[in-house]
Amino acid sequence: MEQFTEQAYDWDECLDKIREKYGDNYQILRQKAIRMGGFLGLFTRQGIEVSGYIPSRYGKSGSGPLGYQQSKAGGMVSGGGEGSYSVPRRESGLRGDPGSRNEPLDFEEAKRKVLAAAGKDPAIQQVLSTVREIKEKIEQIDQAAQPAPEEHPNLQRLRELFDINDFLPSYREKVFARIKKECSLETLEDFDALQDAALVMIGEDINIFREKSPLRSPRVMILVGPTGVGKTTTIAKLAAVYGLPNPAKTSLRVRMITIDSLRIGARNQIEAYGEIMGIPVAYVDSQEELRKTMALFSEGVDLILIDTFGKSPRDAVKLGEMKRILDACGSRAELYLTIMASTKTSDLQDILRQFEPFGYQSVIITKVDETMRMGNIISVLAEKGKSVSYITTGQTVPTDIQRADVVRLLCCLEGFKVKWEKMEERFPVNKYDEIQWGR
Ligand SMILES: Nc1nc2c(ncn2[C@@H]2O[C@H](COP(=O)(O)OP(=O)(O)OP(=O)(O)O)[C@@H](O)[C@H]2O)c(=O)[nH]1
Ligand SMILES: [Mg+2]
Repeated sequence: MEQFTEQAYDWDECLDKIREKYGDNYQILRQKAIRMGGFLGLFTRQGIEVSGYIPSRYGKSGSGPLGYQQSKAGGMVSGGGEGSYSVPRRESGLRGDPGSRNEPLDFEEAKRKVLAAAGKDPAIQQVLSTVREIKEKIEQIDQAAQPAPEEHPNLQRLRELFDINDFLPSYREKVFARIKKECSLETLEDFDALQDAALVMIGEDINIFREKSPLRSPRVMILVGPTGVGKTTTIAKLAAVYGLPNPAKTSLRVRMITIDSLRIGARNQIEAYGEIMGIPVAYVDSQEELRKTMALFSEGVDLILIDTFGKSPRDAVKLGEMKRILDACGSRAELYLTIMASTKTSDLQDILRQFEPFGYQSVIITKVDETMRMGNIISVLAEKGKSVSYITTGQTVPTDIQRADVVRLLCCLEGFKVKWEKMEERFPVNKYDEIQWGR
């Protein structure tokens, strides 16, 4: 006894197929409604699946007394049906195309028809173009996530180092494309040389902030950024670095202003720093007050450091309010966005976007002592073309702050062996820029 299962868009078509294959002596056991055809899971249509058997005494073309003749109207089914399919008449077949009932069920054919129809329908074209975009994105993600199988083992090792350091995949692939284009086979074979080449490429992407010279007095530096990143501590460090007597440099006349006067704790914090250093502190909480204080400090002062209240980048209203207050400083004021070294990528992108309206000149990276994974910050800043001005490396005022320099940032990368001398030769530090604190 031979069993069969056939599928078609409608009952008649299914029976035709069965007859064509097995002759007229078939027994139908069950039928069910199914979804058929389609392309990438879209445009499927309802169809029917019919199962049955051919009694063993009948061949394909045989015909006998027990042959079960199906009605053209399609109501006769032997055995219990699984689905609740109501058998359609040929004239009202599911395909809606009576002329096509004898065509074999062919996926390519169905796909061709759907696509031909899609060509005429703008809505379907739109869906298809979205499907295409999704498919391309999935392919791109797959490519970024998986190293090419033929990749050199040293490149795979280097890729792991990039990943340990949280470099963005898009940034990593940019550097890898450069390596593949610019490095010789000799460099590829020598992991140390390959690592040096990668570090130079990363270093070239780190943009170090340079002040516009000559600076006009008073210079105004404003620190903005999310809560708790270390703005006030950094303001105190900067005040000490530039304002306290220093044998290596002429010290500047520094003033501190805080737009954080509503929080008692914040006020006490900066007041304490001011007292210890003998540097005057002013508190303001409106644009008018800030304007007056700035006017007061405009004579006989070299550097005004402005501390702001930390706000979540999601608090757009408060950020807008702060921007309005800061407008009192005028366009000459330098705005620094303070971010924590360990900020995760998605937060970092949010912060940069939310603080963009402030038009910050540069970024200060704080708490560099707390993480060895700064690849994401380096990648994001490189992609956005933002510079770094200072890094802070601990809680101690005033010693734990340095001018940002490329080699120092490269040394923060985990697992990379940085050859100081070689890298310093490639990325020399401007001695004038160095903070001479403590010498
Ligand atoms: N490990 C480490 N801790 C730091 C550093 N800078 C600041 N901190 C600490 O971070 C905490 C918050 O510092 P604040 O200066 O008060 O931060 P803030 O951005 O002014 O905070 P809000 O005014 O509340 O937004 C304090 O405990 C600081 O001692 C740093 O470079 N490394
Ligand atoms: Mg603060």
